[in-house]
Amino acid sequence: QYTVFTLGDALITFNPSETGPLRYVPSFTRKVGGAELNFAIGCARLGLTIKWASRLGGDEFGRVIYNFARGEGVDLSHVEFVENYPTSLNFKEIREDGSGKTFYYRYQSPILTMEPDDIKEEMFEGVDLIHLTGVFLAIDPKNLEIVKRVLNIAAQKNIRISFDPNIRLKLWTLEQAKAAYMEILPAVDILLTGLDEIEMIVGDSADSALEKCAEDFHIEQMVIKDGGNGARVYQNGTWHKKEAFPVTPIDTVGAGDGFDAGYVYAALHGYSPEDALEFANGVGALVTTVSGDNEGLPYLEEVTALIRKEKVVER
Ligand code: KDG
Repeated sequence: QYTVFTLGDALITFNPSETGPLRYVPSFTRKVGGAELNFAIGCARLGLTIKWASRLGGDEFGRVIYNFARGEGVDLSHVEFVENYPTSLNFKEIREDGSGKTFYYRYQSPILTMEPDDIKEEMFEGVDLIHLTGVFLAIDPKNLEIVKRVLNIAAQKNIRISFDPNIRLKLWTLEQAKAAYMEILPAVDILLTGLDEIEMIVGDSADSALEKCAEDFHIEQMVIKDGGNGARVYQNGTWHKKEAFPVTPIDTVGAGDGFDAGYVYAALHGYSPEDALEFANGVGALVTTVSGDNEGLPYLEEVTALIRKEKVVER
C-alpha cells in the first residue's frame, strides 16, 4: 500500500445546468473542486493512501468540502478550518464539446493562512510520493516558500516528487509562473504537463526542445498530456506513446488531475511506460464522461474494465 501526499486549495464549484455562455445559465449545481483535491480523490478511489494538506473556510462551504473529501477516504489530518476566510467559489461554463471555462471568486482563500513553518517533517512519515501543482503556487507568492520547504524535506527523506504545472493565467502571469517553475523543476522526478503548458514553459514544442528541458532539469519522466490525442512520456532517452480512449466528453475539467492520479498510481506500482500511459489515459477519459471536477474519477476496477474492454454488469 503506497502513501501519497499533496497540498492545495479547494473550492466550491458551481456546475452550470446548461451548456453555453455563463451569462445565460440560470442555475448551478453545487459541487467541490480544486486541482490537488481532485487528484487526492482520484488516488483514494484507486486505493492509494492519500494525505491532503489544506486550509478550509470556517463556514458552511468549508464543511461541505471537508465532509466530501472525508467521504472519499482522503486523510484530512493536515486540514484546518480558518475563521474569517470564506471558502472560494468557482463558477464553470461548459460548452457543447465538454470543454470548460472557470470564473473564480477567489480573493482571500483560506489557504493564504498556511505558512512555511506549518510544514513539519512528521507530516511525511511513510510517504512514498509528493504531488504538487502550479495552482497552489499561483495563489500566493509565499507558497513557493512552502513548496521549497516540502522539497527540502522530500530530498532529506528521499521521497519522489510529481509536479503538474496546471497553468492558471487567471491567477498569475506566465512570467511569474515560469519563474516559480524554474525553482521547482530541478526537484521534480515526474513532470505531468499538458502539451499547451509545456509549450508555454519551454517556448517550443519540438521534441528536441522538450528533451533538452527534461535533461537540463534531470526529470526522470516527462509526461505530456494531449487530451483526446493521447499522451506520451520521455524516459531514459526514449519517447513512449499511447493513444487516448474514445469517449464522448461532457465535462473535461478535472481530467488532467485524474490522469495525474492514474499515472502516479501506475508509476508507484512499477508499470511499464506504455502501461502507465494507458492507465492514466483511462482515468482521465472516465473523468470527462461525468459532470463535475471529480465525480467521474474511477475506482480501480473501472479503469481495468475500460482497458480490458470488459463489459461492466449493469443489471
Ligand atoms: O483541474 C481542475 C481544477 O482547475 C478545478 O477543480 C478548479 O483548482 C481549480 C482551479 O484552480 O482551477
